[in-house]
Amino acid sequence: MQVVRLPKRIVRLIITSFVSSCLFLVFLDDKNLTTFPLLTSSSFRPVSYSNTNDGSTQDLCKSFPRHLLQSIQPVLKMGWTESQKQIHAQLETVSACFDPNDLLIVSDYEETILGRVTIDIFETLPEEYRRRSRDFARHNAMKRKPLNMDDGRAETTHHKLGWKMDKYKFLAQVEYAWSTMPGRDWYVFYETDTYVLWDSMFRFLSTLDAAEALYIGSPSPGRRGTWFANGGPGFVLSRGAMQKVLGKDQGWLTSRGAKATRRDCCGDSVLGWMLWQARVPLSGFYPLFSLYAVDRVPFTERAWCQPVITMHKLTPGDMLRLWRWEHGNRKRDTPILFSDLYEFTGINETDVRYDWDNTSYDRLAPGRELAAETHESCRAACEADGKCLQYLWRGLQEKHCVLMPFVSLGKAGGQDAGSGMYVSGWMHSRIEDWRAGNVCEDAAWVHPSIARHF
Ligand SMILES: *[C@@H]1O[C@H](CO)[C@@H](O)[C@H](O)[C@H]1NC(C)=O
Ligand SMILES: CC(=O)N[C@H]1CO[C@H](CO)[C@@H](O)[C@@H]1O
Repeated sequence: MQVVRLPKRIVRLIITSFVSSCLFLVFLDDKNLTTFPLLTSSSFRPVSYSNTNDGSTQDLCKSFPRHLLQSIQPVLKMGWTESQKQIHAQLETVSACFDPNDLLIVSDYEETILGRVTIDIFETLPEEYRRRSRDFARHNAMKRKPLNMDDGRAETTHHKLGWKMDKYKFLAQVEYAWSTMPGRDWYVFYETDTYVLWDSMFRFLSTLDAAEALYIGSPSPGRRGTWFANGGPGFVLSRGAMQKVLGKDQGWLTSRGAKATRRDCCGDSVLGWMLWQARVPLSGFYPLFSLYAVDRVPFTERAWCQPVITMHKLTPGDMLRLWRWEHGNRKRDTPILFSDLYEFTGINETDVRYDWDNTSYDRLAPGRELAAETHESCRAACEADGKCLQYLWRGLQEKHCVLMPFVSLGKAGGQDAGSGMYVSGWMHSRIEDWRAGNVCEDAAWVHPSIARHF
């Protein structure tokens, strides 16, 4: 057999071009991960208050830049079976400063809550959704019953059905927003347990071009290798995106997406899939749109100087506290950053918390696990490991110790609350050293990327 021998020079050329194209790819990827400073300015007047404990909600709302709502349309999605407490917390914080006409509330039931009218978005769906659908039949039956709001909402079968029906709201709410409030620059979709820092959102949107077809949010893996914006932290569609998808046919999403919705578990992934097919792929902005609640944010370099725009799964209590805190902590030239949020958490107040579970997770910083008889020996192991900032010890039969190179708050209890199962602790002098070396001069804005996710 004859072996073809290439001249050395050509081999070298092939190798160098291969290596440089690899480097180029790495560089491209790297660009997605690098941050850049950007001067933005708050539209709130006053930007912040020195005392936010006494003022009423209306007082604090006086600072809200309502004129921006001529170009930015908020759309809140809720469900009739959701917890009253959660809905009220949302309407008294994130959505508190909107006039009833500023905010669209889409639900599966028409009602008035705290003076705000919700619409039954299912009424807008084409007939084929209801045809032969057991879900819709059961849902209609539920709606016909006399409703006892307090109990009805908490009832499990209702709750389950409500959750199951949630997926049918996504495509419909996008069409509804565009047809009732057409031509806005931005449509911001969020849920009752989403916390939106409007100051950060307004700054962020002011840096983008609404004429471009933009679909913005926190990336989650979807169908056939595509990515969609997770519904929890909320997502944004630009005028350009709306025009591209609905410009010619206002009902394109719901009419073409019926089958996909029936098959899929979740409405956010169906929406992402439909948008992808309409050539509006996701612009991923993690961690700015964060999947984590205050107690779960893993504070690491990738979530430190970055602005916080939205968070997900906030408890009603955290929403109320955070909203007041936010009004006392806005700055004119920088949005609220994760490093600011760290101060809100109060992690620094205690060295050890008993019966306390970290429940946190950072994909890129998994931590080191080892056996430890006592939580004191777990702490000693953390002390001995220069990278360890926080530890979690699980007692009882497990005697397991996790050393973590990041910080997060966690919360009381966990599955075995009261059993003495969990002990969490922090290395505050090390954390303070880390903070001193990572002071945020500017907000670290990021380019869109789906490589950067949860
Ligand atoms: C924790 O941080 C807050 C906010 O920066 C500060 O006011 C407080 O004094 C700190 N507490 C301790 C124990 O260092
Ligand atoms: C209950 C729980 O989620 N605990 C987690 C605490 O953090 C460590 C490190 O990330 C995880 O391994 C645990 O599962």
